[in-house]
Amino acid sequence: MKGLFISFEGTEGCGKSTQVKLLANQLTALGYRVRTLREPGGTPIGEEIRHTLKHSQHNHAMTAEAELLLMNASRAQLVREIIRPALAAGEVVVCDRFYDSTTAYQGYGRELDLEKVKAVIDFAVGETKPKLTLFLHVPPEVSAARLKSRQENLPFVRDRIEEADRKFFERVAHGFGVIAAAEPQRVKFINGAQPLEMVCAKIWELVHPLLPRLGRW
Ligand code: T5A
Repeated sequence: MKGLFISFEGTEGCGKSTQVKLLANQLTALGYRVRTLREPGGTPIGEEIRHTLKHSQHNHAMTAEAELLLMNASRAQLVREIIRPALAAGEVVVCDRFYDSTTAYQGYGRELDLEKVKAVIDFAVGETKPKLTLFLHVPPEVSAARLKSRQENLPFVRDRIEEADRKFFERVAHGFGVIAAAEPQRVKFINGAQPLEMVCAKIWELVHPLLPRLGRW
């Protein structure tokens, strides 16, 4: 693979989407070809699955097992339809969440068997794994405050996953901590509660050394 695959991870409101855009702008300005994606979603099929997972009127009864498989159905499509071709063409792929979210949310959060979760992820992604994962960590009170402020400023859209209780999100946060500690080479811990510019500078410090190998287009 000629390209570079970077994923962003963290709990709700940690600032991933904001930083994905900032990083993509920086890379594009330097002449890199950049593909920004989000999970679940990122393809027409994936976006339909995303709607079912998050916003559909009929999703109240969704089981944890169905949630795990739908997340990975979306991912299997994204990997084959977009990510592999983009990497083969030498693009920088920047994905807002990838399989660590499944480990954290469905594994730790929903308390599904971690070995089974890993087997499903492996089937969905094969060898396609991020070179660098930027884990933006924010304390729960920062996450809650950012989500509240967004809810006050945007029209309300029901989100099934955000309806989970506090304990669920504590388990998810713990899960991300375990993932980051287990793979320090790939997963880099960043304090997402810092001002935007400081988070952005730290991300650039980590991304920049991986870029020269790609060359320019
Ligand atoms: N999910 C996903 C699973 O359960 N399993 C999986 O396998 C996968 C892939 C996705 C949901 O799906 C779950 C996890 C999620 O529940 P989503 O709508 O894509 O849902 O939501 P999230 O990924 O959680 O993203 P959010 O939009 O909630 O948060 P972000 O992207 O982390 O945060 P962002 O950038 O939108 O910022 C939130 C607010 O904070 C401000 C921003 O301006 C914005 O208002 N902000 C800052 N303010 C101050 N200082 C900073 N440094 C700031 N950075 C951002």
